This record gives sequence, C-alpha cells and structure tokens, in this order.
Amino acid sequence: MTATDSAVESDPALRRRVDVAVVGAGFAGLYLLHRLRAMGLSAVCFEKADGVGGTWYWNRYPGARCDVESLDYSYSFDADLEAEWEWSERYATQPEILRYLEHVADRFDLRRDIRFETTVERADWDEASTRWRLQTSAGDEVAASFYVMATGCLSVPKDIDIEGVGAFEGEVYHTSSWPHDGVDFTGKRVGVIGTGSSAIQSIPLMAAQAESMTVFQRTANFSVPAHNGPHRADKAAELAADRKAYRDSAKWSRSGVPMVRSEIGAFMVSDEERRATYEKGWAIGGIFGPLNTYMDLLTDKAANDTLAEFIRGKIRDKVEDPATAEILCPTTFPVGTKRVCVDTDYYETFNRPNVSIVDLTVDPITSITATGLDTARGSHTFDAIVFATGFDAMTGAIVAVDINGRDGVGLAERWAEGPRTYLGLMSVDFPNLFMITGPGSPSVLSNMVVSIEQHVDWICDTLSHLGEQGLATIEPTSAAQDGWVRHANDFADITLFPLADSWYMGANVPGKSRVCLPYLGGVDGYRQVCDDVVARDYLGFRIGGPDGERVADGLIRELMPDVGLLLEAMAELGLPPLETMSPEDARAFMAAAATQRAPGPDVGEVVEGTYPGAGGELPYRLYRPSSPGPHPVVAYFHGGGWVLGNTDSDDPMCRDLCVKTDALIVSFDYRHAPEHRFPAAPEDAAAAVRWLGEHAVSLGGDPSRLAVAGWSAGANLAAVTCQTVRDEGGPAIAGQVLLCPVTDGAADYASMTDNAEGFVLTKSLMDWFWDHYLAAEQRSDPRASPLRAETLAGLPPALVVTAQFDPLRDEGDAYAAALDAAGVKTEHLRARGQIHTSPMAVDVLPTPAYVRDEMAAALRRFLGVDANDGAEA
Ligand code: NA7
Repeated sequence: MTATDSAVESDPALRRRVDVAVVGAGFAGLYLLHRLRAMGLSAVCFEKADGVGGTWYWNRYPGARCDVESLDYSYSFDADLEAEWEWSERYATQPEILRYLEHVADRFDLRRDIRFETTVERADWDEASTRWRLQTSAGDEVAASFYVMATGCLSVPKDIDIEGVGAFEGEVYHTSSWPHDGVDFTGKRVGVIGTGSSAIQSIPLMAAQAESMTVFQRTANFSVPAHNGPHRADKAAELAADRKAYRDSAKWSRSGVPMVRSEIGAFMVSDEERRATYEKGWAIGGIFGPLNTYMDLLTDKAANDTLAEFIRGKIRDKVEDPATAEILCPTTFPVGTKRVCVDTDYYETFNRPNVSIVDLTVDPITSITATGLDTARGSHTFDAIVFATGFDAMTGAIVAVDINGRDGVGLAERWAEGPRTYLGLMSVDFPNLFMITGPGSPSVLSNMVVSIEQHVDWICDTLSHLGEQGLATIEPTSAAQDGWVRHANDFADITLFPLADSWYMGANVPGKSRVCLPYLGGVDGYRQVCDDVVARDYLGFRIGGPDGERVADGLIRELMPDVGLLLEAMAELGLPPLETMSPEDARAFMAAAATQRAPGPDVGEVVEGTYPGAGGELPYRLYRPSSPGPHPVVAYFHGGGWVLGNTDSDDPMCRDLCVKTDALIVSFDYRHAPEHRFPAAPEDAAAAVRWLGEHAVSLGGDPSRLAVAGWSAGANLAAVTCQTVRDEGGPAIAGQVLLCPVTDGAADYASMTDNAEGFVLTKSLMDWFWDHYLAAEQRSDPRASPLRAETLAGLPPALVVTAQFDPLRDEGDAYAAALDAAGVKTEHLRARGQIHTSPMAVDVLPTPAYVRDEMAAALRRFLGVDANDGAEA
C-alpha cells in the first residue's frame, strides 16, 4: 500500500474508492466500463436515468432516429456483438437503438457497475491523494483516481428563453424528455416551437394525428430526405465482405463513415454536371448524400450557394403553397454549417390542410399564455405545446457538474469565455479528468460511435501506460492547450462554420461564448494527432509519479490547416525531389505544375516586353491595373533559387499584387544558373531597376514612385538591388518587400535544420540551388548574401516576411533585425504556420492570403498610393 492509499483510507469521506469514476451510461460510458473491466480496473458509473442509453434513453419523441446509418452507427469493438446484431432498417429508430444499448449492457454484464438514478453533483480534485472526490445525489462520496465525463454532447436541454414559459395550462412536451408511454395527439391542437432535427423528425408523425398543428419557425433548416428502408445494398455488401476493413476505413475517414471523398471543386464542372451530381446525392439522401459531392462546399461560400439553391429548389418543388415554401427555404447560413436534418416527409407535411407555419422572423412570439401563445400578430390556442428547442450542446453537461480542479478552480468559471481543452480530452488544472468527445474533438461532426470508441481506447491505453509505469497523474500543459485551441480555431476559420448561428458555435444559447466547439480536422486527422501525441511521448502532457513530474511540452500541430492538407495531398502524389533532376528537367516540371494552378485575378492589361539585361535582352511581363495611370511602379523578381522560374512562374502573385496595390507590377526575368552563374542574376536585377527608372513614363508609370519586391531568390535579388542602387547612385527606391528572402548562405541557421524537410523547400534543394548558383566561397559575397553587407544603413524602408516552417526563416528574421538595427524603417511579418511556398498559392490557400494583403499594404504605403487617392479625392 502506498502512503497515498493509507491517507485515503484514513479519511472516512473517501471510504469508497475506485480506480475510475464515470458519468453517463450511453454509448461512451458503456464501452468505457467494458474496457476498464477488461483492464482489471475498478469502476463505477453514475447515470441520471433509470436505464442505460444516454441520449437514446431520453429522446423518445415520435420519429426519433439517428441521422447516421445504423450499419455505421454501431460499436466495432467486438466482432461477435457485430455478428449477432441485425439492424432492421437503414436509419434505426430510437427504440431500436435503445434496445441495442440495453443488449450491450446485458451482454457484457455492465449494469452491476452502474448506479442508476444518481447524478454526480460535485467533483473536487484532491491534490494530496491525487484523487477526485465525488459527491452524488444519492449522498455517496467516492474517491476516484480518474474521473471520466461520458456525458454526451447533446444531453442538457437549453433553457427555454421565451417570455411566460410555464404559464401554459395545457399539455407541455419537450422532445428531449418525452413521456415513455408516448403521446396521442388525436383531436388535439398542437403548437411546435423549433425546427431543428428533433422537430423535423417528429412534425410529420405528430401532424398525422393532430387535429391541427402550427409550427413556429425562427430559422428555416436544410433537410434532406432519409429514403429510409432497407440498408443500402452496396454498403451492406461492403461491410459483409470484410467487416474489419470496413470499420478501419470508418476510423480513418473524415466523418467516421466510410466514403470516397470528392476531390473536385463545385466550379470545376459545368452547371449541368453539378446539378446532375446534386440530384444523385439527393437520391442517396442523408447528411452526406448531397454534401459529399464537392470538396469545397464547406469552405467556399459561392460553391456552397450552388447546393443551397439546389435544396431550396427541392423545397419549392415539394411545398405546394409558394409563400409557405419561401418561409421554409433557409437563406441565412451556408448549408452544412448547421447540422443538416434528415427527414421523412417533412416538407410534404406542410401540404396538409391541418398544418400551418408561423415565421417568427416577421411575427415573433411575445409570450406563452395559459391557453397557447401570443405572437406579434395574433393569439394561438393549443391543447399541447411541443418544445423542440435544442440543447446546451457540448459543454452543457460538463459544466453542469460543479467540478473543481487544482487549487479549487471551477471548470465552469475557467470555461466562461469558451471551453479550453487539449484534444477535447483534458483541460489544464483538471488532472486525471477526461472528457469523451469533448469540445475540441470531432465529436458531433462525426459518427459519434466511431469517435467515442477512439476516445475510450485512447483514455484506456493512457491509463494502462500510467499503470505500467507506476505513474499517477496526467494533465495537459498550458502551452499545448493554448496551441490546440488556436489550431482548432484556425481550422474553423478556413471553413464556413463560423458564419452560422448554430449550436456548433454555441450561438443557440444566449450568453454562451461564440466558439466553434467541434474540431474540424476530421476523424482521420484527429486520430492521427492523438496517435502522434502518444508516439511523441505524450507530447503536451505533464505526467506525475513517485519520482516527480515529466513534462513533454510542445505543440502537436502548428502548420496552418490548409497548408497541412496541401502538404498531405502533395505527399500522396509522391513527387520526385527537384534536386534529383537536371535543371532543364526541373524547369519543365515547374512549368507543367504551373499549368495546374489557379490563375490569379484579372488585371487591366498584361504586356510582354524585353529590357536590356547586363548580358543582353531579357523578358519582362508588365501588369497594369484597370484604373487610369500613371501608376507607381514595382520591380518584381520571381523565385526559383536563381536556377528555376521565369515571368510565368510568379504570375498569380503578380496579378494579386497588381490588383491590391493599384500599381504597375513589372516582373523581370534574369539570367539563371548554372548556365549563367553568380553574379549574372544580381547584375540583371540592378539593370532592370535602372531601366525601369528610366522607362517608367513610357510604360505608363511614375518613376518617382518605384519599389522593389520579390520572393525567395527573387527577394534576395530585390534586397541586393536595393544595396547596389544605394551604392551606385539610384534610382531612388521607395521601399522593398521581401517575401521569404534568401539573405545569408554562409551561416548555419536553426531553421535550416528544423525545417530541413517536409515543407516543400528543403535544405537539400536549397543546397542544390546554391551549388548551381555559385562556388562555396562566394556564398558570403554580399551580392549573394545581402545580410553580409558592410552596412545596411541608408536602405529603403522594408517589409520582410518570414514563414514559420521555412528553412530560410531565421536568415530572413536576421535580415529584418539587421535592417532595423541599421536604422532602416522595417516591418517584419512572421507568418505563423506558413511554409516557404504557401503565400504564393493565390486563390488556393486561404490562410496565407493575409500575407499578400500585408505585402500590398506595405507597397501602397511605400508608394503613397492611398495618400495619392486622398489627394485626388
Ligand atoms: P436544434 O437543432 O438546436 O433545434 C432547435 C430549434 O429550436 C431551432 O429551430 C431553434 O431555432 C429553435 N429555437 C430555440 N429556441 C427558440 C426560441 N426561443 N424561440 C423559437 N425557436 C427557438 O435542436 P434539435 O433537438 O432539433 O437537434 C439537435 C441535434 O440532435 C441535431 O442537430 C442532431 O444532431 C440531433 P434557431 O435555429 O436557434 O433560430
């Protein structure tokens, strides 16, 4: 017995001791109990209801079904269980799902560890004993080494925020706590408040019984037909053919349901083809049918609008009265950013003579009355009112328990500004407290059963690890948690989800913080994160035991999500490294890749021309804004390591800068290595800028307002050119914008090692560039490494952009610091989570778009574009 054990046992309040206390006996709690028992751990589960089932115990309203197909919405942990259970239809009803969970509880003899009709009212972390002390509604006090909230995401109904609630003297029902014996609405006048999933499932059945039904709708919802019936033959066959492979593919899918994901955007096909695809999706039905048609439906509003309009068309087709159809057409949020409902005859129900709808946006409820309810435009009398008003989702059930962690800090108070978790599993200062499908995990945006099994497995494996190592406590670090919250928000921000006032965003509960509660990185991406955390020795956790604490601090995902996804997609293509090719082949490869990219915005005019380089005529490409000139001018130098690239290679970037700066962008080509080694390129660049100074007027530009810009090796040339013209008498340069510049090839920087591989520009590619460009001893020449210049004083004002995951990051940072130290007005943008190439991905990646905005803003400042606008005005 350990000292801690004896402390516990001498404290009468902690007489009952278990390894793990669990709250909730739904899908999560049942599987957890099963696993804990198999591990030989003692466990007790507290359940408010008098039976198992969780959400499927409570939500007994007519028509209640799961919106994920039953073949998928099933446990996978036990092959025999899978083999012996047959779902009777494609989307199982609540009674059938409840029977399934009761069967699971019996089959694995789980009830003996469940205390029914008991809630945990308070939980306090006891630092001395490293245990949670729980107080239950039954008066029990229990000490548990680990405490798991298996409380479900939609288990606490939200308070009904309607005046006079409680005044109604007729029958009142809530979909989330429906009478077990059912309700007969025959001959009754029924009012239904809410048009979420619960209402949409129950309205057709209630309306078929009721004498009359009035539906009060605040926000119209998108609903897709279930086409319920027998299982889909293809799905059933796939599952039967290889159960394990099917389940594995669910585990590594985006939503926890095996499916082939679309890899094309909605606008990559014709309007006719898109419509035909939506029709096919509609015929499949369910959440995924229409939504899994194009990859950009949840990230591109215009793409989303095409599907939204398609569904509105279906609603108009189904609903006979055009005015009613318009009320039922959702218009205020992108489709899919609120849970898409899955219905049977919902819209058709509004063709019944006994059903009407009130649009609360024009005729709001003013109060519930003794006889019904009043709206701004009239009074409604009912025998029964059904509230289908939703839940305090994801956090409600967790903060409902008075949970106090280290030093008595309250979880509800800690989460007042929105939940903060690491991986949706744990929270800082709440050691040994786990949440299953907590906020910050895929949870409600996935097949819950798959996500539940993954969380339970992860928690149990972690408990085994702690047990084997004799360790007692686990808790995330603040840095890891902050990083995860930031990463989850980064994901949300590249999607359309924040545009909806949904319960995903906490927006349905007045006063609740607006935070995207589920993690949008997908079941597959998230599972990989959790696996990586373990593989990296529980990265982001502090783990305590008798020999003290071991902290593996760090962030598990720092790349911007869109950049990460792009890298994954590129890795799948298995492209050969450029440095394994000859320069000619590498150039051809780059040219071929350029034909596949988004073209960038239209500009007023594009003109091709030549200029006298230091060794002969060279091409340039001029981008003219559509506004009247003369315009300020920017000499732009493309990237490509002095070996690759031409006026084509940075074309989308130049277009974007032209549109955003309202300046002439002149993209100058220069001679490339190895045919023309150093110093050919900087000599050409200097010649280009001088030529531009002399010829700006004939190009339609203003030579008194001239700036330089470039990317990578082009930024190197821009920086070098600023030094050259400073030393050689002009022309005057108003500013320099250096995107991920090469500034010093003669030193070892940490970023060259830290970011050596995996982020497109690699250390070996950079070495290949350098070696083609010049001899090793020339690397410290300031015309190759501008950081090595004798002085940086007197250079034009600068914006230096460096990317976190760029091998060149540190030399760029060093150049920004050195410019600043030399008295040059310098702005330095450190692009978090970006790579060397990502800001160049115009119209492809959303997160680096701000980098180009900042570059353009800097150029506008340098060139006085806005001041000039003001003067004209
Ligand atoms: P939801 O989807 O949150 O729906 C609740 C509905 O109730 C929704 O239409 C709300 O309108 C409406 N509501 C809520 N409060 C009011 C008030 N005060 N006045 C009028 N209307 C109100 O909950 P469900 O139970 O239907 O479904 C939850 C999930 O369960 C579902 O997504 C599936 O995953 C299963 P609002 O949209 O807020 O304007």
